[in-house]
Amino acid sequence: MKQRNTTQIIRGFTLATLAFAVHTGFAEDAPAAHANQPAAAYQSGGGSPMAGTEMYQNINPKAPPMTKVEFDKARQIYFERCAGCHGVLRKGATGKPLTTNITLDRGTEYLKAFIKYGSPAGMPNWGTSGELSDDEVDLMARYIQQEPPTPPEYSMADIEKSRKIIIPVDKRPTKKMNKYNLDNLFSVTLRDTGEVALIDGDTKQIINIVKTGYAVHISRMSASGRYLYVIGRDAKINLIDLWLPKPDNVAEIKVGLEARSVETSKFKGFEDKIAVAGTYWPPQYVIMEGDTLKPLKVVSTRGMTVDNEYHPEPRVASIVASHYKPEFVINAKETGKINMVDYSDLNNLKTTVIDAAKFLHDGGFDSTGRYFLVAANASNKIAVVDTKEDKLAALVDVGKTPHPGRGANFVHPKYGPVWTTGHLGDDSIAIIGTDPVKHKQYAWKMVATIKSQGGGSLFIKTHPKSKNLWVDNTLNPDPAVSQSIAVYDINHLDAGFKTLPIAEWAGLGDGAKRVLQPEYNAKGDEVWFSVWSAKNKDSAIVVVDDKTRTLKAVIKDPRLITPTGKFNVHNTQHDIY
Ligand code: DHE
Repeated sequence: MKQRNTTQIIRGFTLATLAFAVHTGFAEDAPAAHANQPAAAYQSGGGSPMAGTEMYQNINPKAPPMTKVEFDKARQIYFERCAGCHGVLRKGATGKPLTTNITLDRGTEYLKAFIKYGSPAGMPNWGTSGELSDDEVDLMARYIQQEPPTPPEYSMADIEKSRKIIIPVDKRPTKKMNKYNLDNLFSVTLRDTGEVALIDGDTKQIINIVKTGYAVHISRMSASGRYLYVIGRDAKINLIDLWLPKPDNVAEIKVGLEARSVETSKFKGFEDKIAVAGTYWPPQYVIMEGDTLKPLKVVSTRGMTVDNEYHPEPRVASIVASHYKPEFVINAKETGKINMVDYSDLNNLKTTVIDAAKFLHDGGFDSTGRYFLVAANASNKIAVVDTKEDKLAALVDVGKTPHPGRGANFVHPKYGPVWTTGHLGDDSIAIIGTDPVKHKQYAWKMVATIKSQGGGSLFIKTHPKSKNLWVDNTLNPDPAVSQSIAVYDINHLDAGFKTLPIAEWAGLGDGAKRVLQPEYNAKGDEVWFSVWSAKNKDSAIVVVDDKTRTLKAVIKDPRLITPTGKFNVHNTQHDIY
């Protein structure tokens, strides 16, 4: 499998440096020694929560011997550092396959050199960067010649056993029991404490800090705006009832060993009824009752890729709920397939499988809510799905490693309605036409590309009421870039961007202070930014007045540790972005 070329220079930095930042949780400044880590390591993010999971040691007599203690240590390192790229079963993902038919052939000395010095094709220099000692390099070279241990499966019974009802449905309020303007509440990921902060968007006060899963990832709203679903990387889902006098957990469940996505039914007649979560391991998705999280159906994603090869561990990436049908749009990363899963009859489950491209990651709807646009990041493409017809509308070539978050929709003066994405791997912003009726000649084409501050962009955002387009560069290793935000006038994109010193406005001490994920308030007149430093440093949220582009408020609190994603109730509920 081809790896990304990491020697490419983007505005004075290598993609590799950027990857290291992600790999270590982004919030630390990358030391010079790590300057040639590969972009592929982005996929391993904060490491797999399965590093500590006990797994069976299947001794391969042809491989150099390992004691149980050595095997367990190597397995932990593998899951923390390597699994994100090479896959849990070592069949290859964004990194090359490391199955024993390959590794035994290469031998220990070759593998040691490869691990120590890395390769121009994208393997990090784990040894010379100081990340692994010579003994650890030797350990890993021997480990990858052993049969890969398989993490345990996680059955319906395991899932059900983990479920806790904190407040039963009949003991929950029948109407809203607080005075908060719930429409403007923000759920803020506190990544390294495994919590979310619920912040009142009107007063900017923290309403509650709610305990959630490990390295919590995203929040999603139920169709009615009452229930908030939060998923951790450890596949724990917390169901938060916003109607309680003080919004808090009412149920929780663990749907697997590792996960990133959760969503709830939005089709008319199914509001708040069904939830779904996708897991990285086991490769499957779990459909649940919306208000009790009772698991109803588990479906595996194992199967053939778009290239017609069997893949044993296609991780579930983004999931969205269709507005046109009782369906979830479930994106399988490694197969490059988009599953349109009909949740109206779970005993006779109907799924339309759409071939897109590899590796599917994150995405969002167009402004009408009919088309879903998702990054096939390793193919440098955006796949467009028509959720009304359940068909692939297009595969659009964009820049290197698109990373849209949910993307940004606006009306371009020339091209009409468009959706945009930034890129991890280059400094472009791709503008894609999304109106096949009145602007047919531009629909599903990259009609323009504009320059951003540099590579390393994660999120882009605007709002139907705004004239601004905000683009972060969270993973750019130049602090002047990663600590600021670029803002464009959507009517004059060619005029370029203005940068705002968001991290400086936060008035914090030292720290990485990476700026990420613009998120609008419900009215669309304020934009919130996270200023993200390491766990032992101060972080903050900076609120900017959208019209004047000036500082409006800084939210600081000792409990706001490593804030990253922010999810405004109204905008998340209605897919406004
Ligand atoms: Fe995310 C969305 C996976 C690292 C912040 N992230 C997503 C989605 C996926 C994903 C599949 C889409 C979910 C959906 O829409 O249903 N993220 C991954 C990874 O696999 C990766 C690369 C590595 C990892 O080990 O997790 C990774 N992500 C990160 C981070 O390190 C970020 C920057 C900080 C953090 O909190 O961990 C991060 N990811 C986010 C955010 C979203 C997200 C804020 C939702 C954006 C939105 O606006 O909807």
